[in-house]
Amino acid sequence: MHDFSTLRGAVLSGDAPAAVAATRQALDAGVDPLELTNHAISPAMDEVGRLYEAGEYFVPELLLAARATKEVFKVIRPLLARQGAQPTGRVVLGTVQGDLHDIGKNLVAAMLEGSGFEVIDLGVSVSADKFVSTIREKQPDIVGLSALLTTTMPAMKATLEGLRSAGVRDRVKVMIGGAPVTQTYADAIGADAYGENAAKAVDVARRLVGR
Ligand code: B1M
Repeated sequence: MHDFSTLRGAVLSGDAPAAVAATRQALDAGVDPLELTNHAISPAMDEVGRLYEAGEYFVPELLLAARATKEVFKVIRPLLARQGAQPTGRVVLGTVQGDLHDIGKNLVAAMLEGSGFEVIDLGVSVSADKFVSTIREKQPDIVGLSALLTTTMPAMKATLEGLRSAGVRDRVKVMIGGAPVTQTYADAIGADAYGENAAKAVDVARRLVGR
């Protein structure tokens, strides 16, 4: 098997140019992009998550590792698509209406992608209607809602109500997260799950799709 230690090390240290260079080298050597994802990127992001949970990595390290992963995925995504590789699951993600914070959401998106999920990122200040139309069009397994303001947390509840009244709530699992959000709030509004941070969000998403 190809030696992925350089690529794993580059992701772990958040060195995007080195990660892309190691990716291109592996692909040039004939490595399958799916093998590269499974044996280098996913384990490296698992390790990043573990280090974050252990308090050895902080948000800057997470962001750098996530950015390195994102750059690697720009290279391999078209190749994976051409192979018809099945993603772990499909997630539609967005920051709820009225809220413009996206750093945490972007981190969650990158960590999910690094773990093999297909992520459709709707950006910031996303209306319930936009979530509904995207669910109908893209048929995701999971809808992820992010909020950073106490004043926009009610938009999470409103989004869930929008999904219910449009008749699409039962088609998806809903995960919520963001600094002011709690498991208690998730339970109160009827979300399926709460992700405390980007690493936990990946674990939760895997559980939601039964992987
Ligand atoms: Co804003 N802001 N901000 N801000 N801002 C906060 C959130 C605030 C706590 C600062 C403060 O007062 N101490 C405060 C909220 C207070 C409250 O509601 N209780 C606040 C405020 C008040 C505001 C404005 C109202 C300020 C104003 O204009 N008067 C305004 C609102 C604009 C709007 O949204 N409508 C505003 C604006 C901004 C900027 C645009 C300047 C900028 C955002 C830039 C951007 O995101 N592109 C900004 C920033 C950067 C912050 C702080 C400093 C940092 C947030 C951040 O990115 N953290 C923040 C203070 C702070 O947190 N120290 C603050 C890093 C990020 C990695 O963490 O987002 O928590 P976080 O994401 C984590 C987890 O929460 C979780 O995983 C991530 C990674 O571990 N997570 C999920 C997040 N989403 C998830 C989804 C999941 C699962 C997990 O599943 C789907």
